[in-house]
Amino acid sequence: MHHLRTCAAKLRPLTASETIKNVSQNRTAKLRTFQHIRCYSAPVAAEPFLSGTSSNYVEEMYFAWLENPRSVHKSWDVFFRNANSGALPGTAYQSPPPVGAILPALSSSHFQVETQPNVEKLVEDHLAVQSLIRAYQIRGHHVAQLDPLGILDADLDSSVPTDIITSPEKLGFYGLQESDLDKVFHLPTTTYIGGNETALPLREIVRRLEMAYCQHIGVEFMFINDLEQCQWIREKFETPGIMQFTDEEKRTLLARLVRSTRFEEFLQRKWSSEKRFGLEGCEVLIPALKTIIDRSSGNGVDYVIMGMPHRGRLNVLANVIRKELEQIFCQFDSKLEAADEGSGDVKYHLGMYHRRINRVSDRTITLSLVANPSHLEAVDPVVQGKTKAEQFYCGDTDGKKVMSILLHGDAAFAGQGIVYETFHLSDLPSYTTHGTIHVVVNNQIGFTTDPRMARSSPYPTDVARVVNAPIFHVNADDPEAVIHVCDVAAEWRNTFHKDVVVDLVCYRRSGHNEMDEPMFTQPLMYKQIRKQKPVLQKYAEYLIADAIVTRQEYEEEIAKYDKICEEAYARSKDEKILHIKHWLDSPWPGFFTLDGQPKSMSCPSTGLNEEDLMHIGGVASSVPVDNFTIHGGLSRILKARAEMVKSRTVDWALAEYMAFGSLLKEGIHIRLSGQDVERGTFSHRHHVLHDQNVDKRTCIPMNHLWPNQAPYTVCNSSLSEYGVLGFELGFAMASPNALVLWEAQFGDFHNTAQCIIDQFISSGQAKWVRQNGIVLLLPHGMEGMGPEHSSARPERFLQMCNDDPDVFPKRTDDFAVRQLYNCNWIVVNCSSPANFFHVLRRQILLPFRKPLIAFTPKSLLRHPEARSSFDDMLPGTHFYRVISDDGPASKNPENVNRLLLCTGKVYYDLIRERKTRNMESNVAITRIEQLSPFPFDLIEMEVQKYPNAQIVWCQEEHKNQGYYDYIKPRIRTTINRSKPVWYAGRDPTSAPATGNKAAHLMELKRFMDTAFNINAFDGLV
Ligand SMILES: Cc1ncc(C[n+]2csc(CCOP(=O)(O)OP(=O)(O)O)c2C)c(N)n1
Ligand SMILES: [Mg+2]
Repeated sequence: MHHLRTCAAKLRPLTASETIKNVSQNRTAKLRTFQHIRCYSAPVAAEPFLSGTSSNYVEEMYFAWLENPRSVHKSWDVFFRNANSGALPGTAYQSPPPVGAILPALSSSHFQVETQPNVEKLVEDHLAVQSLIRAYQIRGHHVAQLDPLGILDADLDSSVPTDIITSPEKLGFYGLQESDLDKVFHLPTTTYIGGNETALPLREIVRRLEMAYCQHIGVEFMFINDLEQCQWIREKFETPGIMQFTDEEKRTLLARLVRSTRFEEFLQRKWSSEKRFGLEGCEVLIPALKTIIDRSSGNGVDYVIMGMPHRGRLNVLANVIRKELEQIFCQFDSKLEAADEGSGDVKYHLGMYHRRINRVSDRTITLSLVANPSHLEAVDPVVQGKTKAEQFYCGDTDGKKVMSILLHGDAAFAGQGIVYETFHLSDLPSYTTHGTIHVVVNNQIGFTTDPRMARSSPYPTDVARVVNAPIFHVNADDPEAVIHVCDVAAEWRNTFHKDVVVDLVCYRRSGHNEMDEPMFTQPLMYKQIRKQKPVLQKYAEYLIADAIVTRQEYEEEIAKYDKICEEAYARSKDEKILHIKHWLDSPWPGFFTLDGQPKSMSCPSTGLNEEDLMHIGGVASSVPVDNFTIHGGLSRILKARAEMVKSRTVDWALAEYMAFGSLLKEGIHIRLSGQDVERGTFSHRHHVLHDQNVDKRTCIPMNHLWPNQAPYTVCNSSLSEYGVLGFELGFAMASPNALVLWEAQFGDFHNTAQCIIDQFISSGQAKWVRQNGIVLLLPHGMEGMGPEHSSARPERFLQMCNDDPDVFPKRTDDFAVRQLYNCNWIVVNCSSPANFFHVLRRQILLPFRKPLIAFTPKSLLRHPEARSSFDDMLPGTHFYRVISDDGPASKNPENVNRLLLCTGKVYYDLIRERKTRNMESNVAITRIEQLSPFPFDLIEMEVQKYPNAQIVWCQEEHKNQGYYDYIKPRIRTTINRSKPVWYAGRDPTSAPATGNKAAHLMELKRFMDTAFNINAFDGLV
């Protein structure tokens, strides 16, 4: 623990005017007032030749000389040296030597140009004072009094920087001494502590620096590389008297603290044994957020999207978003019945959306709190993505109307890597939200863990330094300091459109939750906390003492809010049903019926007319702008595309083009994001063309398709799966009328985004009734590339599907669509470009939204057989959930003794092998294109069609991976367990694939042998 080391007490406050009587120049002028120098040097101003008009010039000259005596004319050099060495008025000036005089004459003794010790000292002392000022700007925050408890160091370091003046002796570090304290020094342009004064006594300089940097606010900003931004911050914290509030503002602050504090107390009184992750110890969060919102609203923001963890969430819902209190209170009633489908979520995870008038700015503002899982910080990129989308859809290209606020806990902010990944999106053109305000509830503990055991960085906020975000640490028991900091943060965002962090250094009055005993692990801290007067009480006493409110007014304010709570509590008793849909964070107006149902339970044909196919194909194989030189290799690719179009066929890339291009025509915005998606990892896509002669000149033909088309966004992302997938999920949340796709570089890399997949994509709708149509493109396939880059882990996605393996769904006319409606996500592995085209279009043409997990090919991208005809994409065509065999086997089905079921690219290995083995009439091969929801109805028909066939599931993946565990019970259910379902494929193993090419080929051969050996399963049961 460190006690305040300030020497302010010893350094009696002294204003400059006490020592400098004639200081009146306005500091805004860059020029310094030369007269000040008189006070501690020769009386140069008394020189007879100096007039009022020449003094500015002289002043300039003097400062230039101070920095470098050689930079001024020799005559001025001599003059200043003489003046500073105490020459009498009128004697400092020496006329310059005649032009052409030989230089050595200049150094003759009568010019007194030899080194003058006192001049050097003056220069040194000025430099020392500059360094001292800079030291406070850089390191002042290390000694700021940030911990309300007064027992911890917010930076985990009790030492005091050597260059911060905590006692007069420390002046020695700068070569200064106590006697220099009353000397007046000119202030550099890099400080604002002078206010209107341009020079101050050292004593006052130190005092003002302490006021600015070492009180209840610790400003960390000197790592910012931009001088203008640094100056801006200095001005906001150094200017004397900058932190002033009107009585009205103080009363508003008190009223907000009353609400924040009494809300928690009310919950505690009514539900003392319920977890609520209360805000006690950081009640100031509510006025802090409201200040940010008020100020931003005043600056033109009309939509704020927030993400936050558990701590204080109910309070934020009640007092910031203004969710009706009865809706919150009724959540504590265990008998409340759920009215929506899905499993729901606990009250401190639910989202919210609310539009109202901001009373301070008198403007309408929409506030949305994004629902989140327990996984701390996982919501960060989701909030950013949603914010980006909202900005995009309202044409807010600079983030002036829509902004995000992210709240964090101290342990999570420091510990979770997603924080860093999200920060790295903040300045990327296709991902920036033009500045996020981060607020850290830094209660100096994470569950039971002391910060010293939880982070290696001095502050929990250090991660923000990577993006040059200023960080304002503030003692949360000083509400006015908090409000000032929040005001500055909002202004910063409005001015620079960059991220900023407010670190509310506070404490946690209870345990991790209200049921937890904190004394087990933090006994001394909690002894102090028990003694700690609540901030409301402290602030109220301060305002009462200052006669800004009366005790009676204060008590009335409390009684007024308590009454509001009591009345809402009474009303909450009438709530019998919980509608999770009342807690939606992103309504989609007009997309559903008024009861939130899809407008139909059917999907139109996903086909497209021939002209459109031709037109899109034409653009896809051309360069739609003039004088644009593309790479020769690309010319060949485009030529090949043109040939394909001519022959009415598509490969994978062209099928994707057709799907995107057609949806753009229909006004559907498309956003494809991921690592290297613009070209495509496998160099097949080429959605962005690069001029080979002009740097950074690009062309996106997809945006040249139609007049009035929707925009196409294709963006290479940062190398982050967790961050970028979260972002795209958030983007897809904002509107149902967009196709948002995230492509993994290789499918297996999705597992670094597992949290987004598990917590949001697979289960989001069940928890928060929010549908989402995001598409995951996961390159997948065993191609001898080793254990990495091979498997997108289909088994993981299939294991999380919610369709029951043991129940054949009810047969209805709308079976296929209803199945989609009931599922948590759709999993496909298409084997043909046309089917991929259809499934992408179906995403949008369905009357509801579900995430789509698509395993996509690598080698098939160029496989000559993996082509589709336009005929398979014309009006009336649609996505095939199952593709039946249409070869010789299907003509005489009773002769078929083996039905191979498979999915994806292995189909092409199987048909080749069947042909080689000449088994085309007795082995049928059926492709399951939609794995989930499982096409029970179609598989039933397939199996019935081949009554004499053994059923064999074929996959190239290892047996404990891939699809087998998912497929087998479902086929068994389909056929009423009348036959075995055999397996042909690789043996179980731990790694997804071998790293040895020969072993890979050997495994493939064995797999094929099993698949086509009609006796392979003889004798097995
Ligand atoms: C990713 C993740 N890991 C672990 C947890 C369990 N957990 C819940 S709260 C908490 C402590 C969080 O501390 P901090 O971020 O400082 O927030 P505080 O509770 O102090 O407000 C932990 C470890 C979690 N929710 N999420
Ligand atoms: Mg904490």
